[in-house]
Amino acid sequence: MKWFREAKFGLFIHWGLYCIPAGEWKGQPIAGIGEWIMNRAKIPVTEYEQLAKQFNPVKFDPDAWAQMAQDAGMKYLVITSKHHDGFAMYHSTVSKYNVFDATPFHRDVIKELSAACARHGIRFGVYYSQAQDWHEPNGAGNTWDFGPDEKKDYDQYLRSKSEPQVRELLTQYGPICLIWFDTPRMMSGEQSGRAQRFVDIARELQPNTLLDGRLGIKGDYRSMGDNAIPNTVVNEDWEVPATLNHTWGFKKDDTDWKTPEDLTFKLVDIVSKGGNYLLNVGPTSEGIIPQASQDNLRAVGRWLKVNGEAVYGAGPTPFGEELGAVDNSTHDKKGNPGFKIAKDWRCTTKPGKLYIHLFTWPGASFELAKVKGKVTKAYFLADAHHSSLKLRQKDDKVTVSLPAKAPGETASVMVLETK
Ligand code: H79
Repeated sequence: MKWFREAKFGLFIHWGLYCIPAGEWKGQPIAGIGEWIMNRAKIPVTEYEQLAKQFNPVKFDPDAWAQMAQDAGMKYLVITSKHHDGFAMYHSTVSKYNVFDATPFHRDVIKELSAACARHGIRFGVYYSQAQDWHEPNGAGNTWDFGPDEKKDYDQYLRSKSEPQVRELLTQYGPICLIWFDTPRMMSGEQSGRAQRFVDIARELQPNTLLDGRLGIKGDYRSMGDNAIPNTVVNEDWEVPATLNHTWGFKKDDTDWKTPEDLTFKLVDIVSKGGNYLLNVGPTSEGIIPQASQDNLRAVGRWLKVNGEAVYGAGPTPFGEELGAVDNSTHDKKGNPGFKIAKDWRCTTKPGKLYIHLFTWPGASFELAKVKGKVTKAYFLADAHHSSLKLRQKDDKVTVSLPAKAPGETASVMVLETK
């Protein structure tokens, strides 16, 4: 877990045949997330698998992708080796329905990208849809071709495709930092023996590979829901997978991009609550990561170049009131009271240091209550000289005098050294 706790920020990549229709089937826009198009449009296997013959992303440049992750300040990368559509993005001997055997591209994406990541010092992990496989008669999820899941020989699918493909991924691509399982249908609770088989395979082949929280039984860390950032500190290892727009797999009409400022806030917000941020891109059928995704991620990377000390390996806030408050006048979908998130500042920590990330410039001074110990020095990370700011402390209350203008463009980080 050591590297995971240090890393904090990773790149998720959803790439598969769904990037070709890109959200449109037979001239009709299909609502929802792009990689679900086969399910949402109830496309028969015999039609969907024809997409493989068109898959030829000649602009795919694995080193450029790894370089972009590095520019963004990301420390690990997780790519879909097989999503729910069942199509493997690597040269599998278990099923010919894969990018090497079934496409004119005839290249092993997982092999090339894992090698590029190794060259760039980025840890490499794979997403693998262990339960849903819409291509297989006995896989979960495809009811439009194969009928209800309850009538399937699910273990036949697990034993003949899912488990052996996970074995391939763990033996042919060097160190796999983690496996990102998803949607554990029919493999949790009383059926968790099935999930346990994947644990056994992983521990046998690569005992250092982390397992996410969506296998069906407890993994090595907790996975939050898609785009679901918790409201408060969560005192265990956790990660939130998230999108830059709305879809995961490329969709041509989804251009509703989160801004660099919002992404930076979310990263800091997550770290201040103890988690990791796994942020997704959906490359096109040419093999290009959309320019807006690249631009916005690189902007976060520029902020991290200055302020990364307050993110990598940093722990959660010792305060909590800055995160917001329960709001009984609103309710969520489940009827629970809402939460009004506050966004003025966040705090991350390292031994002897409090990092105060100022998203709203507080004016002439910043006041902090409930500080443990004595603050001995205050300065901004954006100030290369680390010039001391004027500082007063009365009991647990600290007041720092601030310059008229923030030293950074987004979220200036103030360090409070404490004893
Ligand atoms: O890989 C990404 C998603 O495809 C996957 N998890 C992230 C990381 C995921 N699998 N299932 N879900 C997310 C939940 C799916 C919900 C929905 Fe739908 C899919 C809502 C709209 C499309 C299924 C089909 C439920 C309603 C219609």
